[in-house]
Amino acid sequence: MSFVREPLSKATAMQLFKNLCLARRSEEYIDEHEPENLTRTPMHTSMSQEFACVGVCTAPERQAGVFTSYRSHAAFLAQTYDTDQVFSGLYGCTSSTSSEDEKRRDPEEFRRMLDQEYPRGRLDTPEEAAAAVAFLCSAEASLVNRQHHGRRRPEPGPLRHERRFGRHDGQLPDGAASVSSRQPRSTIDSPPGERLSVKDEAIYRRLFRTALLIRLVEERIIELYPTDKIQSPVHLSIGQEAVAVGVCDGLRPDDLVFATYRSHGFYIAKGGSLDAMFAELYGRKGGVSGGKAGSMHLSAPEVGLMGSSAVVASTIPHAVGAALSFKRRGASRIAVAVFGDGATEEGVYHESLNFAALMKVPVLFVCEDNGLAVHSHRRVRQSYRLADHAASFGIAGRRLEEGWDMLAIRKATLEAAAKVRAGEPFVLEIVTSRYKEHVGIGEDFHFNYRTRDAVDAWKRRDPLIVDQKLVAAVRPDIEREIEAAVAFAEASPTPGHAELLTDVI
Ligand SMILES: Cc1ncc(C[n+]2csc(CCOP(=O)(O)OP(=O)(O)O)c2C)c(N)n1
Ligand SMILES: [Mg+2]
Repeated sequence: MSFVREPLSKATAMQLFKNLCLARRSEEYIDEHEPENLTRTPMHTSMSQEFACVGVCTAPERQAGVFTSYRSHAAFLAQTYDTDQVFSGLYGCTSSTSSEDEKRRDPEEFRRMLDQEYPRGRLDTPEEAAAAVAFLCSAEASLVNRQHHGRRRPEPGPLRHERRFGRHDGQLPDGAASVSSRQPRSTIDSPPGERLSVKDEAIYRRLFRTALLIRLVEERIIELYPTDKIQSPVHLSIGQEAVAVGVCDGLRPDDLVFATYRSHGFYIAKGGSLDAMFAELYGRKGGVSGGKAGSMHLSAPEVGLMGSSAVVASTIPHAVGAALSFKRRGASRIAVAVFGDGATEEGVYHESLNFAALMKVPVLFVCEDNGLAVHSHRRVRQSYRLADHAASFGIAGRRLEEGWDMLAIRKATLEAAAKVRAGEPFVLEIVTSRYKEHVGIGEDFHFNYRTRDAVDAWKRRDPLIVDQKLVAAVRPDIEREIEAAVAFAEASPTPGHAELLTDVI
């Protein structure tokens, strides 16, 4: 990596020295006086790392606003050159102090000391600048060699001051643009068109039945919704069933799944009770959470569906935490974080990847990539590709385009889960299609954020639409199951006043 550097003007170089001296000497002063207990705030010094912010703040566009972290002395001084403000703030006093004790905290004392060593206006010649550099070098040496009040000093930066500033030749140091040496372990591309054998008819029928159950459950919800018996908003996953079914079938029964508000499919595919699900949607006592959680917060811990949440991305770190627990206990179980493509824009997704990669916890990240977040398409939201992004954390990833293909998803999950069980987190992105609107039972093509053609193209590959012979064979049995669950919900009592405050936080 290389970049072209403008030669530094003499004036800019001088200003850099000045600001650097100011920042370094200020903090040394604070440090030397620490035993006097003058400072009233926690102190985050930046000794030996002043260069970056001093360099930025001394840039010609100095009038630009600067937002800094709590480690802000150097940036503040470089921007303002106002030691009074810094010391008044740190010492909790104003410059018009009166008592003897407060006089000792007077920033003037520092200014006098600084002016003595580096009188302002005397850094304007190369000789004075060289003297400043010498001072900085010795200051750094003192940081390395000297034990200040018995405390550990910050490590010096890899480059010494003279290599950065000392030659007066306007050259910046080499190596400033070094890049992380961390390389991804591997990134696997989707196998082109690979399928499990269609001879494995039994597996296909099992997956198909569960997928059709999910589809028909949600179609029943659409019928019931106008009656207002369902007390909760519903995020339907019609079109996405293959993801839930393929993933859950590729897991072991005691693996845990953490899901989202669009999780009827995962709840059912993991084996949650249909009766308790409908009762939950109805807000009845027989529901999975006594009718208080609704569609967006389904859970069935008895079968490993640990929870789902309306707060986008919030269950991802829960999965990572569960995986850490498995690792610590030496269990061979894995945790699965299921989330949408929009959830990857949340900071917690990135934190979770980082933690999982560092700790090597057995977590499988499954992205249900319908390309949509409410009414916006991914192309206007994301500048990254998920598997590549995961690779930057050292996590292997795979993007599976055939999100209608339950067998392909199952196989991909089995392969990914094997790696995860061996202690490598994995990101599995499965492309899919949401047929209905974001929330509710209708369609939303009138918002023009996606096209009906794209959804129709997906439907032409959807086995639950294409394979009508198999639909006809299993549908009656599934419908009986659903009607029994609806009847259970209707018969279940509503929670009374006595339960108003139970099972809630
Ligand atoms: C933390 C948070 N931010 C914003 C929202 C509002 N919100 C609800 S769903 C959603 C889109 C999420 O898209 P995605 O993760 O792709 O899931 P999908 O709905 O496509 O399944 C947003 C932004 C929220 N519920 N929580
Ligand atoms: Mg989405």
